[in-house]
Amino acid sequence: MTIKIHGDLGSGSLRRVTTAAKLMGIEIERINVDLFKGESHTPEFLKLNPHGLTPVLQEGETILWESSAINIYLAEKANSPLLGKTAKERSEVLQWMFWSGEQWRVFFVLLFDERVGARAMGKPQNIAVINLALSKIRAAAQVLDTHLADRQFIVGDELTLADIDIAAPFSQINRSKPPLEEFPNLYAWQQRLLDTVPAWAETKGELDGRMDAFFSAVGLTF
Ligand SMILES: N[C@@H](CCC(=O)N[C@@H](CS)C(=O)NCC(=O)O)C(=O)O
Repeated sequence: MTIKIHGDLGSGSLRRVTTAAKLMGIEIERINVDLFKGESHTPEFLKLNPHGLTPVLQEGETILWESSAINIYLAEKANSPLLGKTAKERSEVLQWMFWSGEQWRVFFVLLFDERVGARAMGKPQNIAVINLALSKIRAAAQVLDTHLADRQFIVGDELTLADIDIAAPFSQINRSKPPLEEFPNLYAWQQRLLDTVPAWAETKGELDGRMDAFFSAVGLTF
């Protein structure tokens, strides 16, 4: 049965899923949802995800949202080592994926909304929100930087879904400019992923292409 993934190429969340699918050799049909046109809030789309968020997986009767849940679904289907090679690794992969959702990516979303979204909509940036996001990002990045001091990957000795989830916020750094260069081990790790995981580099190209085209069309540079 065809696996459809609804999403916008400019989305870091979609990128997590398209990267994982490529890595696992899972064929997907990507259905475009133009987020700049609000297409995730149409009555039809809200039947797929009432939160109006992408990506969404659709396979027959199965509908699934949340990129991490989608990636776990795909990895279980493919029996992929991206979920960890042992029970211990799997628990650690899940630990980092849950942490990433609750304590990491959320603050990059706040930063993006203020530094990029607000500007695109001609609204003032909320400096208090930006400062909160920066302080949370710095605190978490410090822990990641220490964790990555003597490791190539977040868990074990190979790429896992934890790397994909934690590296995802780097997708928008050219635009929202978080202070990640202050953390050399973390920065080197994400650069290594780009250099050694072709699927990660390919999806970055797709994302940047989409974002650059949109912002140059509306005359915004970052
Ligand atoms: N926690 C969700 C985040 C989903 C999300 O925030 N998606 C954004 C794009 S990256 C979206 O669809 N935004 C549309 C909107 O807010 O209208 C996941 O991991 O999939």
